[in-house]
Amino acid sequence: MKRIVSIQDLSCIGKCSLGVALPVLSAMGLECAALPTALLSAHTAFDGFVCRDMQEFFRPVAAHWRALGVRFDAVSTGYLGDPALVELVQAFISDFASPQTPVIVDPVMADHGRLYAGLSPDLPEKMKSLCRHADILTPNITEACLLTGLAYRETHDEAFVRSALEKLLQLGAQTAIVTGVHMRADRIGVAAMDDSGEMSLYETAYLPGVFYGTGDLFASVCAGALTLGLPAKDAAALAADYIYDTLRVTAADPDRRWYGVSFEATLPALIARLGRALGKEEPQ
Ligand code: PXL
Repeated sequence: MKRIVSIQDLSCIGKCSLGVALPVLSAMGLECAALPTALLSAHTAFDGFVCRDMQEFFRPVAAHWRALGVRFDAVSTGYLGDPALVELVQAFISDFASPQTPVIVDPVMADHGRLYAGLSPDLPEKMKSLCRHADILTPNITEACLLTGLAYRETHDEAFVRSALEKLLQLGAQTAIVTGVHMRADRIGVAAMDDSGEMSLYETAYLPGVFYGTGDLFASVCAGALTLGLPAKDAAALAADYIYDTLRVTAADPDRRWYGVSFEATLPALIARLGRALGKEEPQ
């Protein structure tokens, strides 16, 4: 069984970050090690959340894992919370990832044109240096703008998306996948580019609303699929379909939570789709 490490916060309530990476990656058939960057009572959209930075914990954990000889088949990073963590994560990648190990960087910082509550305005600049280590970089549109200097827009055209992808690759990422691309009123999509310079776009129907945690879900599915050997474009399409299924079920859920989506309900469909993408027989 392949082993991936997920480096991001644990929001104790909120269905985001490690709270979705662990169940999703486990369901995909991967062993998922967790390295929490921060511990929050609830994610930062909740009023009055309390947060404990876990930086002091980071080095001793890495040292213990090194002493144990633990190896990872992939490294995935998300919400870091503090610019100082970027350097720790870079050192971790240098220690634990060989040139063949996929490194998936989700530069979690912002959405809908704004940084998440409590984050330092220095974080985007610092995050750029982490992008250099990324085999796959998965910003949403807001994060892509913060990383590239493009002005934030709610709707997009091909030239804008192409320019964002090219600038993200200039930061040193091997493949960039931008989520939340909104080129047509009734569609939402993900756009990807690698060093071939070719842009691909995968769209699903647009469901209006604010849905927390979907970027983390997208990145988790992408990371899992890449670790299992799917090409980046197929991993992005698998993740986009899962998000669409999940939003449809969430929107129809009378018991839905405002702070997160009903991702648990759609895991079986994700696993069936993953099996097909990997060319595996479905269980009878
Ligand atoms: O879903 C992104 C995310 C991750 N971690 C924390 C957050 C958010 C978004 O609000 O607050 C702590």
